[in-house]
Amino acid sequence: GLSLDGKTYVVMGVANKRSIAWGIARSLHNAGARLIFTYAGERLESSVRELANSLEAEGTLVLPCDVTSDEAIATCFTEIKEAVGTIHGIAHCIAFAKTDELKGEFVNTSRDGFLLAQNISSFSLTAVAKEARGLMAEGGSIVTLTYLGGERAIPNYNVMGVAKASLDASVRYLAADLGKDRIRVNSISAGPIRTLSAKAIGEFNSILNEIEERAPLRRTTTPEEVGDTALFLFSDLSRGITGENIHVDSGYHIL
Ligand code: 0WD
Repeated sequence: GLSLDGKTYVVMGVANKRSIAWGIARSLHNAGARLIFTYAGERLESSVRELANSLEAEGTLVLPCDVTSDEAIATCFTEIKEAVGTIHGIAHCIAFAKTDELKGEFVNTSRDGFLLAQNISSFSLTAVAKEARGLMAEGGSIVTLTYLGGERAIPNYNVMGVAKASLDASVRYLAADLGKDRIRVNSISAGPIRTLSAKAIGEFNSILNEIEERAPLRRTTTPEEVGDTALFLFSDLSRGITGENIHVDSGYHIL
């Protein structure tokens, strides 16, 4: 069923209360899961701790994990292993690109901007899966967040779209490797949601308007909707699904 009582999930990428990761955390918490939050830098520690505390749940952990560092990831998962032993899944909700490369023409992307976006937004999933594999002794579920801009050329999404295409391929290769360990790997392609990261994307408001006018459900996506689909992907109800991408976008992707 949908109860995650007795299960532990690592939620990576809460920046503030608007973060999609926070929507996922609330869905998991409401289903009875124990949560471990990771944050990128000291700048975010206090806001993540404050949000984690607001759940008033026992055993919640908050740990640093800058995914650009193999050492930081290894340390983070060693600490998680020492604290809880076994985990049952990971929500990877992390992405980054230079703001000036999220507008204008993709063809102007710089080499270091390209590699930075790939490093944080795509390779990090593989680096995390490698360290987390040994902690998912009872099997597990890894969920990452992607966007339609990885499947189609969407104005302004540019370098991040190419990073999402690489992330989507990583989901398939990781699913192929980790299935024998009973670890499933899937993505949710979320419709545009107004978050801190989304602010960086050029003309984001016009993208939201387009969804409200044209998407089959005629409304924008909420973090709660993404959270509940993540809950499904973490639960036993989705046990036959791996290497899959589920669009939670009011149906916009069919147009
Ligand atoms: O419209 C949207 N908001 C959509 C977002 C539509 C479809 C997909 N997504 C994806 C994003 O691409 C991302 O993968 O959802 C994921 C979560 O993004 P979000 O909830 O929109 O954005 P935000 O609340 O800003 O969280 C992203 C976080 C970072 O926040 P900051 O503001 O510090 O960039 O990613 C984390 C960080 O917490 N992050 C890192 N974590 C570890 N190590 C790193 C890093 N080096 N860099 C960024």
